Amino acid sequence: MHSSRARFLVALFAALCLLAFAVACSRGVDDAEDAESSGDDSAEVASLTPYKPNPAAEGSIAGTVSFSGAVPEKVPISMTADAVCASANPDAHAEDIVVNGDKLANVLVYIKEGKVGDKNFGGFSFAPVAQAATLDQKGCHYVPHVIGVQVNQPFSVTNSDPTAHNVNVDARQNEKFNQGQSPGAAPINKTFKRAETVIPVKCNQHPWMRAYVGVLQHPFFAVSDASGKFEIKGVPAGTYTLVAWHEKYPTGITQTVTVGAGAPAASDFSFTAEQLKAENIEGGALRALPALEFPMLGMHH
Ligand SMILES: [Cu+2]
Repeated sequence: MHSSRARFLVALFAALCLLAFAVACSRGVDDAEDAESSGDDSAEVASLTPYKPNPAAEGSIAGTVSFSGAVPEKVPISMTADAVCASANPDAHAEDIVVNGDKLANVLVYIKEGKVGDKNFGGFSFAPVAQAATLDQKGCHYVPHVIGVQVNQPFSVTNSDPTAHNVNVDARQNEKFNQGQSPGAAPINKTFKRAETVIPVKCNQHPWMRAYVGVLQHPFFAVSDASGKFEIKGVPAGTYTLVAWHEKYPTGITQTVTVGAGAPAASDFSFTAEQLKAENIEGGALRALPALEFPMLGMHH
């Protein structure tokens, strides 16, 4: 009995030694790989130039987002599931396409890439804006419906309603979160660590509630207002690819703009009814096929 236990212990000890050896070996390999890849990373980080704001060498980008074609009828929503919401919105409609005259609201316009002098825009790092970007829940809607936020900028979700909401932030590149927020509850404060255009936000209590959060590496973005206007300030003089994103057309429209020092550059966008109608997108089907998202939608032109 004793000797068989002893043999077992010896065997166990030998096995553990082998295991330890194997772990040490593979760790050695991992270390080598880590060293290599972190070497690459630090080279990349080291090559980023912190951007120093210089108003004398900056301009702005301003424009209007238009809509052409037949304006889709607004889809009515029933909020009877929540008496607070229903009484706040006796005549509620979907907010996915907001057109006033021929102007389109809720379009996120942002710099995708470009050149500042002879340097790549992507070679700069931009300090995060200190002021929080706030997404409020008011009258059982998200306000604003589309919001831009910079990587590492404080992001705050507030509840102004006398009813409970549930903030479901369905991120892919960032940490998801899904959190209830009762009336009068403290703001939910977060930051996003990575650029991600665009993160859908839902409320589990009220299925009609939708917001979209665009997370950018830099502060050069704006959302078109009720009259389709947007303005991006403090842009380093340079030539850029701008993207105009709409929730019904997440491929976006791409345009080049050149910004001169001290001057406003104009960049107008126009979406067609056809583009926004595209069978798209209720948050699910196309997002499940990310590899197909851009080419497929690109063909709808
Ligand atoms: Cu809600």
